[in-house]
Amino acid sequence: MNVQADTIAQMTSTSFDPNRIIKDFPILRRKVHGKRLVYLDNAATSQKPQSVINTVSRHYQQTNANIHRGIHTLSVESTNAYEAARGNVQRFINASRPEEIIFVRGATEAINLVAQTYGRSTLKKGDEILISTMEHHSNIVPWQILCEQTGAILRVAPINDAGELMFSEYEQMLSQRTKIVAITHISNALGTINPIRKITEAAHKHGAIVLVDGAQAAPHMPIDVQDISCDFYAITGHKMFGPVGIGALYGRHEMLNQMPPYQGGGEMILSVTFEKTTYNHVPHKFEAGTPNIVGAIGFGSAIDYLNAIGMENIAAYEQELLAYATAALQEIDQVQLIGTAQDKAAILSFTVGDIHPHDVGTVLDQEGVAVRTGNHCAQPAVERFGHSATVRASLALYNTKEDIDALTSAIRKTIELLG
Ligand code: 7TS
Repeated sequence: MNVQADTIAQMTSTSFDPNRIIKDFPILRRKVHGKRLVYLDNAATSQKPQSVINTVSRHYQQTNANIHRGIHTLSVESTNAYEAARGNVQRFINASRPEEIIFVRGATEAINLVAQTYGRSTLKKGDEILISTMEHHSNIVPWQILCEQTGAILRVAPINDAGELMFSEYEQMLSQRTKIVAITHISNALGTINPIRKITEAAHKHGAIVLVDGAQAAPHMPIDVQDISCDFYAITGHKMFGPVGIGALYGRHEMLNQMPPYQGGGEMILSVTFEKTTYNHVPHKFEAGTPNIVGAIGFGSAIDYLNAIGMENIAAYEQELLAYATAALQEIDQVQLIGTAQDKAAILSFTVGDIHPHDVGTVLDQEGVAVRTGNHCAQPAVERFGHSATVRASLALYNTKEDIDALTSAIRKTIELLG
């Protein structure tokens, strides 16, 4: 019955065996258009291992109750499981204490929370927020809204033809006016891994605080927020093999303590009268209302799953797959890779001759190969390369070289049909 023990028992050791991993994901056994499903849309969302599915379903079957408010057994058990999940997230990203983890809906809500609490309470007209060309819309639009509300100015650090941040240009844009630097750890459209520690250090020298959008990094590499030294770090559970609708915001404790609340409601208060309400301590101050209890517990289980494999092992395996996939795609003349950073995660954005990416995606789907096509919610990044859309294959720990072979043969078929 012990889910954690189940998960860990499923994994033999830290040695990486993709064929064993595949067996943990029931959805990978299904067929699409009569073909084996080759799921290469992991940057959009990841699939869920049986252990996470079991955790969620067992919680509803055996433990379900609201948290932090009941003295009855189910409520106490639910509360303990929810808070244990917070501890899992804390250790996974090496935050120094569990109170630094706020459960939110996902990376989008994490970034909006920082913009609307820290940002709205501290920024003034003429202050600057610095982002980069490669940001997901979730790390652009909340800052634009904040600029409208405060009169702050949004500035954008450029990227080069490989899709890398132009570091000296970034540094030159920093000044005493820069109050917030908000930057992605890994680009979802280009795969670029940013030198986030260096970026943070430079921002701090100018007195700016740093939010790192870790949505694409946390499922694929070890994360250490204390080593990065950032002020905020946003992650999203559904890309980390956990349930949809749950994510976490890491915030340095003293920052969170100073920030005003995000939403008002139950749980985020210590006392309410019509004259004066006092707010709860962090993290509860930021978790108004009944949270996604089972989502958080499932998220904790996904972290157990990742820990049992080891993030170093996952990162090393995915680099091997990336090298294989890059070479295989480069063998096809019509394929043009968009995003060729030196330091790159296993995300391959590309075009195929003049064939519209949506048409490529449609033929690939007929072959059982799931990719995303479009601007990947990073329109400025894709347009920087003169395109309005690309095809994107984004890999994860359960993908194999056979999956890459299925992708390349489906691309060749597309060229035969439409090229
Ligand atoms: N930041 C980055 C870098 C992302 O890639 C995404 C989602 C988000 C933030 C938002 O995460 P959410 O869980 O709050 O939605 N990226 C993608 C993608 O690449 N395809 O679909 C969603």
